[in-house]
Amino acid sequence: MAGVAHGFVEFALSQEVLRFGQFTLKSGRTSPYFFNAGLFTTGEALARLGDFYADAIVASGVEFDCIFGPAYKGITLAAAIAIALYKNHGRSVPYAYNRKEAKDHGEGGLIVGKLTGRVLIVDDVITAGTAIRESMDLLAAQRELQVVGVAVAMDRQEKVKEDENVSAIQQVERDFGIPVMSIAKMEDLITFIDKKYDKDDREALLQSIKEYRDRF
Ligand code: OMP
Repeated sequence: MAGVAHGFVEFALSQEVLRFGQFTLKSGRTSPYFFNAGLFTTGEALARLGDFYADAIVASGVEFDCIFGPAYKGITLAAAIAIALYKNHGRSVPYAYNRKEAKDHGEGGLIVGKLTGRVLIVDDVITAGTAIRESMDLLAAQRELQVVGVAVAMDRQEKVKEDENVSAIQQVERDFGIPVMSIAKMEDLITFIDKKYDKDDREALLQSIKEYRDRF
């Protein structure tokens, strides 16, 4: 699926969602690239993003009854994906998201929308897996739900700790016994740069990303 992954990398770069430079991550690591899903800021970009996710989810073959997007970025993702699943794949599935603060009036509760049966979590990026584990805990507290998978845009293919030999995503898959699907991985970013960039722009960039990959 390198074609789709490269198409997605190209799209993310065109939206400046994916950038190169020096970025401090939630984990404290200094990364030579950053994927900021909050920068898909137009209707067109959000629609295309939803299409990419929906195609990856359907291609995975995972069966689910609803999708859950953790606040905040997962909220728009879940909505965009639910629309794309309906428009492109003829599947009308309920979606839900959480509030970060509990509400004591009106509809109340921490969950907004409909959660039912087999839940697919949709999120932006997995680095060390902290955010996704929080979502798993949140959903585990809800009765009669079963998380059956996770879909993210970008798998950074990093380890939780430097001395481990499995990635954070592989650990999530192993700990919870569920698949984690992604539209693009860090390896796709490397092959994209290798293929599409001029030699002069390419070498230093590739070197910084590969050094980062080898460490984390
Ligand atoms: P983990 O919780 O370590 O898996 O990191 C995932 C979260 O980090 C995402 O939900 C984002 O809040 C943030 N993040 C990005 O959005 N893009 C990146 O490229 C890297 C990170 C990050 O801080 O690791």
